[in-house]
Amino acid sequence: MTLARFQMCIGGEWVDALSGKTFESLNPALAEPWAQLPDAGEADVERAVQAAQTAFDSPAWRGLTATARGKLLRRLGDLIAENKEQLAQLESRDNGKLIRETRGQVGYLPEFFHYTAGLADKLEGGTLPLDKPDLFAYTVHEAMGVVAAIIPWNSPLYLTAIKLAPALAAGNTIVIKPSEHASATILELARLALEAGIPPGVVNVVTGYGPSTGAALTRHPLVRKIAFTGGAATARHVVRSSAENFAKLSLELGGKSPNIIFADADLDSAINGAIAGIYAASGQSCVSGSRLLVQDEIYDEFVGRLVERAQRIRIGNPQDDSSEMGPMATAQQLAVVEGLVADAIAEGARLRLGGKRPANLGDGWFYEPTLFECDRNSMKIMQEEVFGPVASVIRFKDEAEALAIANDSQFGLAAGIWTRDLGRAHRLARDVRSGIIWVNTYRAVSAMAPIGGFKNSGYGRESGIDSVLAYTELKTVWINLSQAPMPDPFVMR
Ligand code: TXE
Repeated sequence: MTLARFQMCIGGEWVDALSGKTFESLNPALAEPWAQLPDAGEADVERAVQAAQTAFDSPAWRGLTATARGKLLRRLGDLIAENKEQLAQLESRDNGKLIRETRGQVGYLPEFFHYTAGLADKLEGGTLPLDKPDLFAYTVHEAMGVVAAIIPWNSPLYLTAIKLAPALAAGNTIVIKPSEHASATILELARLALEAGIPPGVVNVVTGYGPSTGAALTRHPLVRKIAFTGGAATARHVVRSSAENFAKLSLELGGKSPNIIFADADLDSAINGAIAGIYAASGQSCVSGSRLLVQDEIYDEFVGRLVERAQRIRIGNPQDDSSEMGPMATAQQLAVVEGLVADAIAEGARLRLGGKRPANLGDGWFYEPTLFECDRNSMKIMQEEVFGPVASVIRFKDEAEALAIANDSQFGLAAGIWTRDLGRAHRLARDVRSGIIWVNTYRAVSAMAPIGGFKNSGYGRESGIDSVLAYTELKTVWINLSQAPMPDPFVMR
C-alpha cells in the first residue's frame, strides 16, 4: 500500500525534517502503516520555535487588534466547519476513534473557535483603587510569547483546539507537537489556519517522538508556556523541562473517575451513563468513569443489566457508522490494557465480562468491553488508570461510604453522581474532590465549561471563559500623578 506523505508546517512553509528522517503512522483498525511523517529533530524544533518567536514579534501579528485576532479565529472555525467530514475521516483513520465520535467532536469545534474568538477582545485589565493618592495603577493582560502544545493521541483535534484557540486569542504564537500516533489532523488544522489568514509562523506543527521532538520543544528557552495533555509519567519530564526557564504550565493528565450510582437513580439512564463513561471511545478518555460505585440494594440488578448491554456493544471498524467501539489507538496501549487486566485477575478481581481481544477482527488493536467486580478500592484495578474499555465495579452501603471510596484516589479529574435526591447530589458535588462533576449525565463538554483536575490529574484549566487568561501575563502599570519631586528614595513608596 502506498503511504500518504505529510510535511510539517514551520513559519508557514511545508517542510520535511532537515535530517530527512521520517516515521510511520499506523491505522489501529488494521495495525498497518498508512502515512509517513517527518521525524523532527532538535534543529527542526529550533526552526519552529524561532519562526514562532519571529511571528510573535512581527507587526503582522503583534500589530493586530484583539478584535482582528478574534475575526481570524472565527474564520478558522468556519473553515473547520467547511472541512468537517474530511477532518473526521482523517482522525478516525489515524487514531481509530469511531467516525460517529470524530464527526461529533469535529462538528463541535467551530463552536469552540467562535466562542473563544469572542473572548479575544474582552481581556480587560483593571484600574486599581490605590491607597496612595499620588499614584495611579492599572493592570493589563499581555500575551506570553511562544506556547508549546503537547498533544496526545486520543482526541487530537479537540485537545489541540482547547489550547490553540485561547493561545491565539490572547496574542501568542504556538508550536504544536502532536502525538507520533496521531498527527495528521493537526497538520490539516495548520493548513486551515493559514487559509484563514493567520500570519505564517503563528501556528507551527512539528511531528516526531516524545523523548526527542517533544523534549526538545519543552526545554527550549524561548518557550514561555507549555500546555500539556497526556500521561503522568510524561508530565513529570515536561515539568522538569519547564524548570529550565520557568515556562508556565498547564497539565491535563489522566483519571480514575468514580461513577456513583445510588439506588434511587433512574437505572436506564445510569446504565447508559456507565457505558458512556467507560466503553465510549474504548475507554481512551481522560474523563473515563472507570470506577463504578453501586449501592447495595441495586448492585446485582445494575451489574446484570450493564453486562447484558455491554455484551451487545458492536465492536468493529471505526469508520463504519454502525460500530460502537473501535480499537485501542496504539499497540502499546493494548499491551498496557492486557497487562493491567492480567494484574487484576492475579490480585483476585472477578472478571464478569471481556478480558480479551475479540475474535474475527483481524490484527487491529481491538479489546472487548471488560468488567471486574472488586471487593476493595485498594486493588490496583481500582487505583490505576487503564485508558481502555475496562471498568471495575464496587458496592457501597451509604452516601458516606460512597464519598470515602470516591475520594480514595490519587486522581481527581471527573465524577458522575446518579441520584434523584437533590440534596445528596449537591452534597457530593461539593465533597467529591475532582475538577468536573456530572449529575445524572456523563462526558458532557462545552466551550463554556472549564476542564481540568485536582490532585494527580494535573493543574490549570482549559476551555471556558477564563481559558484565555491562562495564556497571558499580568502586568501592573504605575503612574505618578504628583507634581512634587520624587520623595525619599530610600523608603518604599
Ligand atoms: O501519553 P504520553 P501516552 C495516559 C494514559 C496512557 C498514558 C500514556 O493512561 O496510558 O497516559 O499514554 C509527548 N517530552 N493518557 O504514552 O507519553 C508524546 O509524544 C515532551 C492520558 O500516549 O503522555 C505525546 O505527544 N513530550 C491522556 C504526548 O507527550 C513528550 C491522553 C502525550 O504522550 C515526552 C493520553 C517528553 N519526554 C494518555 N514524552 C489524557 N489526559 O487524556 C512523550 N511526549
